[in-house]
Amino acid sequence: MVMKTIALTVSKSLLAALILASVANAGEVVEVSIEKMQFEPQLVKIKPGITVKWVNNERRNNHSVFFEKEGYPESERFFPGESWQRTFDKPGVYPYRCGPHPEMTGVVEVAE
Ligand SMILES: [Cu+2]
Repeated sequence: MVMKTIALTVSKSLLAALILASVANAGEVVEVSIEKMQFEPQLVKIKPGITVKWVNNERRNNHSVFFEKEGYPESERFFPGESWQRTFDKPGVYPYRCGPHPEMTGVVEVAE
């Protein structure tokens, strides 16, 4: 019981750290790393005017960023060492996925 509580506390604070690390102010660039077939962090919270830059840190896989639900055109496939970016001006919740790997998902939350 005690162990369970501790584990829960640790994972909550880890989650908080991941989210906090991704908060930024207008004009800044927030990086999302792509590694081990995941977007890291998976959730970024930003203010309007911020640019999110996805960096492919894989050894060989190429990926894309695709805001499918929004109908925003899929990015080019980008290879290890390459990146793609988008600036978010309007508040909203922007879920996305990788084009070739639909199981890779992430969310950009834009709020004042
Ligand atoms: Cu991918």
